[in-house]
Amino acid sequence: MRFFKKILPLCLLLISGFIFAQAPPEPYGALPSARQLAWHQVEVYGLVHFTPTTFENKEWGYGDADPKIFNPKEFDADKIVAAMKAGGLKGLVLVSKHHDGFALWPTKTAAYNISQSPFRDGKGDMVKEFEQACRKAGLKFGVYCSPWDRNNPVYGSQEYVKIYRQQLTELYTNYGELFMSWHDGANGGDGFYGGARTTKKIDRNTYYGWDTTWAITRKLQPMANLFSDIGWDVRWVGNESGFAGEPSWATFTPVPAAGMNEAIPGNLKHEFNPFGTRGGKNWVPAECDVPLRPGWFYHPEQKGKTKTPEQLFSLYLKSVGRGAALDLGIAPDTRGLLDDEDVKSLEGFGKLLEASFKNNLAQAATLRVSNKRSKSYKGMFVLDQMIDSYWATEDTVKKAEINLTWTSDQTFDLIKMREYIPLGQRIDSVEVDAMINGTWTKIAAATSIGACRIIFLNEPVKTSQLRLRIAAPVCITMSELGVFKKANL
Ligand code: FUL
Repeated sequence: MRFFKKILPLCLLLISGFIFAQAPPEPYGALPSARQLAWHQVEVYGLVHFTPTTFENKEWGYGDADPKIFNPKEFDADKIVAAMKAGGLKGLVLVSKHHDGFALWPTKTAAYNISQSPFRDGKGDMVKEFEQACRKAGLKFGVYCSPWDRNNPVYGSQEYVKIYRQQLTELYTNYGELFMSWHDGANGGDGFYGGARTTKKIDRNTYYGWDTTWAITRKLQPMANLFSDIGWDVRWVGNESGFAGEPSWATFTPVPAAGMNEAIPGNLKHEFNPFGTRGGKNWVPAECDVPLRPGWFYHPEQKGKTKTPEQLFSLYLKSVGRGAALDLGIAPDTRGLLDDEDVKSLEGFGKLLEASFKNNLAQAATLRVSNKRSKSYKGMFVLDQMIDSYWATEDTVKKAEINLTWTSDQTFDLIKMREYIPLGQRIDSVEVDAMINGTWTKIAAATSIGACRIIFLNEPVKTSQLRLRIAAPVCITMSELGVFKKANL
């Protein structure tokens, strides 16, 4: 009896200690949803603009273009998607209707659509062709349907809001699972409006009734991330130049605009914050959109101005490398194909990415961590290339180190880290030291890590020892660590 009295509590203590050590850390702060976690893995995708506006050589169609001009004789969605895939893009958002109001699918909601054009003898559905090309090539597919419609005669009335919701319903019903529903912020102004050629002003906060409209998205496409400049799943970074702030927190505290429902998470004011909010109320990561050519639509006079692979790589570091996504504008020409220089640049970018991130030097190092929660959360998990396994410290350990030691000197200039974000954005800061001439020398520092952080050193560093000093307000998680040398192709 006495034996049990003494031993039992000890056993219970040991067992509970074991269970406790195996338990994952408590989540911290705002957390990503399942749809946002899936979106974080896409990282680089494209935004395709191709409507009668291409044939008019404009950026914003007025809404009066004759549908007969939309006649891309060599259109080939497979070729466009193949070029995007070669560029490392993992998704495509199709502008299914831009501000000119022309629908690329045979919508039942408005006459101004692809069935009025000579494309495929009026029997075409370009949304379907892009969707199928994406499914075949393994790219995710999403849609952009402009709320502003410069063709529709009833734009500005409640009748139009119903039409817009029906258009979304068609897009959400007939094209499989969508990873994004993209809603641009340009709204109201002058347009054709069925021949009225007038200016219509709407209150962009209240007119579209976004709470009701996006409830349709949630119901019909639960995995579609809502992008808009008023937030929800993914927020606009605040520029169309393709870079996020430094730091760039995925958490954000929205400031609801007048007339918007404060109870809805993510209802943001039209106020742009490229930095996010440390410890913010919601998980609303940023998307950085930027066209590959100067314009969103193709313009022959912009020949020679396509961004180079090096420029794209630099934008990648400032978007994906800051925990955001890179959304690259892709503009087919009037043939319905990409210009050769766009194809070449995408291919070069894809190769540069591949070559730069192919050889993770950390994998050849001996890795030591200053603390681990248990065997289930050991340091080696940052090197296994599995996003679901991660290193974690004990609950009370909020400062920790990772040491990499090589048997010979290594040269690198890229350091890549990922937190285990299903448990929140935990890390406050990382300081990076290299052993140089026998002394630990600080070579870089960063604050926000989140889904991905890539530090690009001004100069390559040569060393056989690297140390990361990490600090957080709670215990630390990390699911990936990479050390690379940028390729020069
Ligand atoms: C903006 C639009 O006004 C541009 O035409 C383009 O579609 C860009 C991606 O979004 O809001």
